[in-house]
Amino acid sequence: MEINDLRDYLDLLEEYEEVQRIQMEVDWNLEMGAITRRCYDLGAPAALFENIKGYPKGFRALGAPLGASRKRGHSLFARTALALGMRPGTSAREIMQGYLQRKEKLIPPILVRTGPCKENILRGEELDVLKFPIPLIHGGDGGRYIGTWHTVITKDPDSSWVNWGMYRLMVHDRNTLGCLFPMQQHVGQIYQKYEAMNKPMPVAVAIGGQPVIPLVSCVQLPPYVNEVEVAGALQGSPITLVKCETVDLEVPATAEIVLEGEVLPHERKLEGPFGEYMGYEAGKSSPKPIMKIKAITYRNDPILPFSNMGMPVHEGQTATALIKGAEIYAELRKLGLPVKGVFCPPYGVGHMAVVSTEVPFVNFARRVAHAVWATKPGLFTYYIVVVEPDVDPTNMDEVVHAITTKCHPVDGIHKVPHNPGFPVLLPFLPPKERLIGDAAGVIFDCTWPKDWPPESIPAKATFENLWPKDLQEKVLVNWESYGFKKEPDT
Ligand SMILES: Cc1cc2nc3c(=O)[nH]c(=O)nc-3n(C[C@H](O)[C@H](O)[C@H](O)COP(=O)(O)O)c2cc1C
Ligand SMILES: [Mn+2]
Repeated sequence: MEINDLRDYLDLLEEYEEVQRIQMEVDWNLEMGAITRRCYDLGAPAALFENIKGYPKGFRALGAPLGASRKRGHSLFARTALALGMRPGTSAREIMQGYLQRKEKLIPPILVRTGPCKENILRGEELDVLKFPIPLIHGGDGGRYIGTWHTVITKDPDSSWVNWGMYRLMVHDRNTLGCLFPMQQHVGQIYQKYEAMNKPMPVAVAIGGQPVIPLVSCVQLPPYVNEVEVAGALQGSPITLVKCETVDLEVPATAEIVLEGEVLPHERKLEGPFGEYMGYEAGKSSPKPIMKIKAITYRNDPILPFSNMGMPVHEGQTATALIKGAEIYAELRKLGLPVKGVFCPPYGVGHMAVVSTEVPFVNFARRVAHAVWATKPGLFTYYIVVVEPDVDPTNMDEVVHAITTKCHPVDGIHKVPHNPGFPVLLPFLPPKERLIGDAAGVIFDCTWPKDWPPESIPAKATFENLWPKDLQEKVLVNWESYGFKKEPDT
């Protein structure tokens, strides 16, 4: 089935029981947020709110669009798999492989004259983002967040690079939003250039559209990559774009809601706090850039998708961490490193990368870890666990076993002070360092030291290693004859 917009994706979710329609009246004020949080906690379906207090019928919101699934037969990442047109049972490893395969052939977008996102156009006095049922998500949030599963589109003033990224957007008033645009991120780097010229930065925010769009917006692709071409590659067909009304930018034709405007240079307003991806109501409110809205366009009966960051497992892990692992893997392979797999475990909130690699020479784990930190997708990883190819990095049981048996508690752990980190939000940093993202890194070397004599390295006591091949085969062949079931009960 071709997925041309968020609505097609919802049909697909419905087919696989990965969305719950909620017709009972719910409140945008914390209730939708609380329901969505329970969805992540239980692995329940995404929540489609169809009847929102104070809003006309047809104005809907979708919580946990790529939330974790615990449905029998589905993988934890079922909704990410479905967004990519894969089976809901697709494992993390298969999704990562499929993602990288499709990405090999980028597909540029096509420009069309008009599209559903132009069904309604607001300007001037009519501008009011609160026309949409924007949730106050967590208790303690500094405001209602319209941008939590969306795309911020900006253009590099020095090249043809158009960056698509997901950066939270808080409502200040009907036509003003607060933006978290760290300098470490592409949008922050582009905004710095506009500020240096003392010019406003044109910006378009697209909400809704094909599910690959938010997916490519929240994964850390290298600079000068036009994320729209990656979205096309993932979808297997070009993304259709339409021109904005008031800025020289293009947006997905099937977006549910589009906000056009500019981010003013050198102006700041208090933004935050917000329940965040690492599982905490992180940071205090702090002065941040503002976006002035010049036009709003939207589809009839618009659907506002939103993510509810907080404790795992939410979109920050099902989408970001999963694809981040694939991206790090691809970058390490480009360097010619003999890496076999990379995974960012969901409860590591993207802060941990497990890398399995062959070990050609002494201190190789350090080389691998520093290579991870040098990549764009590895920028906000702090815990690098290096294991050998016999360990499946997507299997946390095997990873913990490798740490506790092969990583020397003192000599196998290498601390790296002052690594760059995400500003404002990092819970483990003291207040001063937290504000600027002066972080640190640590390497857990779970590989056998190359200089040890081979006889000092114990054989792993597994079925495959310690019994003769012919006996292994006999046991496998006779398994059901012994009276066992083929697969253990789950
Ligand atoms: C729901 C959600 C919200 C996010 N909010 C922010 C944010 O406010 N600021 C930010 O810098 N990154 C945020 N991120 C992470 C970025 O989207 C991600 O690092 C992405 O790679 C940024 O795009 P870029 O690489 O083109 O800069 C968020 C991710 C998700 C999944
Ligand atoms: Mn980018």
